[in-house]
Amino acid sequence: DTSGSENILVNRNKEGFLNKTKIAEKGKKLRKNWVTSYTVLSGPKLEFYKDAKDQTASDLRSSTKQERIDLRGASVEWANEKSSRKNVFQITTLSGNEFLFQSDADITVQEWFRAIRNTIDSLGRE
Ligand code: I3S
Repeated sequence: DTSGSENILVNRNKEGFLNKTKIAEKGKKLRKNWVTSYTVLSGPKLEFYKDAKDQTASDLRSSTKQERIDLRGASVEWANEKSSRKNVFQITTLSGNEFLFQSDADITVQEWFRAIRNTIDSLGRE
């Protein structure tokens, strides 16, 4: 049974560039505004930076400017019907905020989806 070791791998913190747009705030629809962000999966949350070196700086203002996403109680699902772009998935937070994520790199998006889904699942079991 290798599921244990797989969980360790996919639950490891992940980081890299993803395209993101917020599409709803507390259930209220918003106009799309796609941005490319250096995305970091860190414990129960997703954080966003302009680039990789941004997050190592002691100055975290650029991160806090971009809303963090709390994955506790959130859901993740594929949402290709919500965009003309390929490889789109949606995260819906407990508070009813909705975000789309996307990358043209198929593997990248698969890995992010798995990592986020596994994080959400493991948070649910705590
Ligand atoms: O779901 P929509 O409204 O077709 O999303 C597109 C628009 O947000 C568009 O901006 P305008 O609202 O200024 O027309 C964006 O430029 C597009 O990127 C959005 O569609 P995609 O298919 O890229 O998610």
